Order: sequence, then structure tokens, then C-alpha cells
Amino acid sequence: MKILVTGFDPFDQEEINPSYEVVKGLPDQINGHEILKVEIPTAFKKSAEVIEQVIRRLRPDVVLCIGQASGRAAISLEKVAINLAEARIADNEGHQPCDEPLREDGPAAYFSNLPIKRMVEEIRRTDIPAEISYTAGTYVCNSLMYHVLYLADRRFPGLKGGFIHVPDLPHNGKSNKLTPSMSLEDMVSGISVAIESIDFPESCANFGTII
Ligand code: PCA
Repeated sequence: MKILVTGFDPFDQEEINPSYEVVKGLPDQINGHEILKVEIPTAFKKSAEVIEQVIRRLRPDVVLCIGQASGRAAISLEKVAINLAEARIADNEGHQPCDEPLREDGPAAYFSNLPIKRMVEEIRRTDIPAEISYTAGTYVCNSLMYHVLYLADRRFPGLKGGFIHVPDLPHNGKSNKLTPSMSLEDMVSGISVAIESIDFPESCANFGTII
């Protein structure tokens, strides 16, 4: 399979974005899958345009997007993307949407069509912390995941798509001693294991949350 793996450029005045550092650290082949790597701008409009162009040009079988989630302590496999743009800070093009739909003609939400529970189990087997997340937020990461799944639904039938948030790197940007972090090495191993298990059957383990 051809697997397109994306990371984001730095945002919020930070110097690096761990997500693209991870992407750069991946090998070019994993389990016989060809790994294609692309950096995506942290901007609502531009990221949607770029991902569509790249999918059109490279015709991947799977699109796996990676993003930074400062404050999270584990590699988070996202279940759902919602049709909402709501930003606490402006994106890299200066846009700060308030309560806007991402696509007027799209459904309220899309679910990832990757076997994310199985991928979490496989990552945990290597002693790297991993979890299912039921919110990718309302910023550019959620937007990119939504657009990938919208494109799979409307324009590229059979395309598989998903999103993984990674923690901060140690001592990155605005992080401090209280911010959870993970080494680049562990993030690269964890994402590699996730990719190795991308065509495994889904697990029926229970990851549900009770509020
Ligand atoms: N994280 C942001 C956008 C880019 C990134 O790496 C987010 O979680 O929306």
C-alpha cells in the first residue's frame, strides 16, 4: 500500500512541531508499505487545499495525519472529526474562525476508518503510552482529519484516513516541567508500530469512557 503520512509546520510562535519531526524520522518503507511524507501548513484553508492536491497527485491508499497536542501524555489515536472550526488562536494565515462549519454540505462528523483500537493495543505492547481519543479539538488538526474523511466519502472512494495526536517533545516551545512530553525516539517507534498494524483487523477491546 501507499501510505501518505503528514505532519504540520510549527504554530503558536513555536520553533518546531513534533508532528513533522516524527514524520521525517519514519523510514521510507514499513512492512512493505511505501511511506510518502508531506508537511501541511497549520492553516484552516490552506491545509484543506494542500491535502486535496496531494491526494490527487499521489493517490495514496491511506492518509495518516499527525499533529501536536501539547498537554497530552500519550500517543492519541483520534476516533472522530467534527464539522466545526472554533479557534482560540489565529492560524498561520491569521484566520481565527468562530463557530463555523468546515463544510456546509458535510455531515456533523466523520469517524476514522482505521483500526484504531488495534493500533493502540499494538503500540502499548511495546510499552509506549497510547490511547483512543474521542475529540481531535476544533482547530486545524480536527479540520484536516475532517477534510481527509470528507474527501474519502465524496471524491476518493476506498481511501482510508485517520489522525494521530502526539505529545510535546521534552523542553519544546512553551512547555514547562508540568507539561507531559515524549521522546522523539518513542514517538517515531509508536507511529511506526501504528503504521505496521494499519491493515490489521480491528480489535473489540473496550476503550469507552464513562463520564
Ligand atoms: N496541532 C494543532 C494544529 C497543528 C498541530 O500540530 C491542533 O491540534 O489542531
